[in-house]
Amino acid sequence: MIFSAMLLMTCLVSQATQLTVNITGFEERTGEARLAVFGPGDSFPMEIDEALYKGVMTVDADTLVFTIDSLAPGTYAIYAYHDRDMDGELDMHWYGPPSEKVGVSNNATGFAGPPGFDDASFLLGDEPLVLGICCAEELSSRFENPYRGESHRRFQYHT
Ligand SMILES: [Ca+2]
Repeated sequence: MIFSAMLLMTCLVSQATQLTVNITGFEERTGEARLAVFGPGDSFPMEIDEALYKGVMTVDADTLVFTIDSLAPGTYAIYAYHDRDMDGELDMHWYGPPSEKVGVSNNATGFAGPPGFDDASFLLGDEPLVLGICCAEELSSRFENPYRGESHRRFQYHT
């Protein structure tokens, strides 16, 4: 049983497919970009702690490239934002939507709430995949926060 589990883990690691994510849409080169990759069973995009992968990069270029080598083939969705004040949180307006720019895979947009996993999901197969995500103002304004009042705790980002 233990041997089988070890064999399974070895297979999972060896089957990882490289995922490259290009993040754009930064108004200025300041702060950090934070990115989280979710699987189908995770609470996308609200519960950062459930993300399978979390990354952070300094915003020092118009395009930031995250290269992820730890994901097995499968269906995923990505949520990213421009953490301008580098406090590890997605800052919110008092009336709901984020005050920092947000981007989601497929550049999906929500309606009176964040986009769902199905709208944002993509398939990572056996071949390396390159995706682009724009942290768009339009998305931010529609990214209503369903957890108003506890947004900072929900969106707190631990690295
Ligand atoms: Ca912030």
